[in-house]
Amino acid sequence: MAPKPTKEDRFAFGLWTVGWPARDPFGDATRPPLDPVEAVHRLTELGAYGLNFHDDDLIPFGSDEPTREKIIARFRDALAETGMQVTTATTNLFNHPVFKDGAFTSNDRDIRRFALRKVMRNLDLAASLGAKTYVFWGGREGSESDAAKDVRAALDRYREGIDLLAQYVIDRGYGIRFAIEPKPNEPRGDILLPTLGHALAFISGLEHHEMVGLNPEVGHEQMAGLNFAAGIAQALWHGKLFHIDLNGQRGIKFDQDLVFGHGDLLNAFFLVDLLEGGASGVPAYDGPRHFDYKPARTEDMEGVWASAAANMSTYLLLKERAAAFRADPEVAEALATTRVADLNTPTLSPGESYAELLADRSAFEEFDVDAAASRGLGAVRLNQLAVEHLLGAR
Ligand code: GLT
Ligand code: MN
Ligand code: MN
Repeated sequence: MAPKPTKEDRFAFGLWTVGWPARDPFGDATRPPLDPVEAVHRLTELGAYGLNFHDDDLIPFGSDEPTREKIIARFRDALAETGMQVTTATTNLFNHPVFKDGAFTSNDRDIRRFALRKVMRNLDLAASLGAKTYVFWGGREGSESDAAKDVRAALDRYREGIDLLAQYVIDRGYGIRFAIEPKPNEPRGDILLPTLGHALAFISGLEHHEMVGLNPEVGHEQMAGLNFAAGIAQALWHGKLFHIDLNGQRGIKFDQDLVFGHGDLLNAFFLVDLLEGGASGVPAYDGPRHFDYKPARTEDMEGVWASAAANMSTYLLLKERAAAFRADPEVAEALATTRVADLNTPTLSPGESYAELLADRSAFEEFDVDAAASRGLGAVRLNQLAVEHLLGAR
């Protein structure tokens, strides 16, 4: 039986996920538009606690002020009625043709200024709804032609934009942190800040770098052939995992946005193990477990809600399986054989410097290189134990 999610599990969804009418580059929508208020109610019933939205998911682009106010009031009522939290918000800087060459990094200065104003306007709304994280996915910040974009100038403008918006949030006292979401390509041929590593390097050069972190998405790193769980471990190491987009992806191809676990399931297992704290049992990340997936185009509305539920139950099943893996004495023994915990011991002893290391004949002159080289790691056995737990064989 799949476990039932509760608000304590902190599952969240983007409004645009269940609300995707399934229009793709080759075909029309297969589903009717979804009223955001209905999404709030249905997601609450399914056990989610949090929501994320783009300005335009809620308020159609170009709405006049009275219409905007009416939509927001109705949305607030639904939140109050259900207790659903707006954990996160973001700006649509990719759909309208005006953003075809980017927003913060468009070659057109007027468009860059318009983009900043669009973000500031939605930051005001996000803060008033209680959002604590604001996501920046720069899907149109990029190019198809190396001649058409000066990447160094684009990064200057990207930094200028984020610096300005961070200052705005600080001055207004919104208490919001920024989370940059990397992606290698699609819709642009090449997108700026293509992986979480690129984004981390970019963040370190920002004026308010302490309030800017990452929103990595499973599929986006996997589109670049990267190990997502390992990337998340590095993001945690830097203290920069501010948010996460969970979904599934099968290899290096277009962005599939499958249900969480419907891609690389073993990596998803190790990801949940990592997020939930592994052996320590103390979660390494305490933010929303946020799903950014697209219900497949083949599904009707019933299938949409089934797929939303599938994300959450898959996460909970993986959490259960990871806990069983950690509690298994055979796993503990295999981990000891592999000497995983030994990596926590500093390579030099307390107070030791390179002078003592140079004087230590056992470290070099008398070191038995052949004996050390011949020792097996036992990593495959560990992996197989994980697979057996994942398959419910243990
Ligand atoms: C868009 C994208 C997602 C981002 C969203 C935030 S929008 O759907 O594919 O990965 O997280 O802007
Ligand atoms: Mn995606
Ligand atoms: Mn995403």
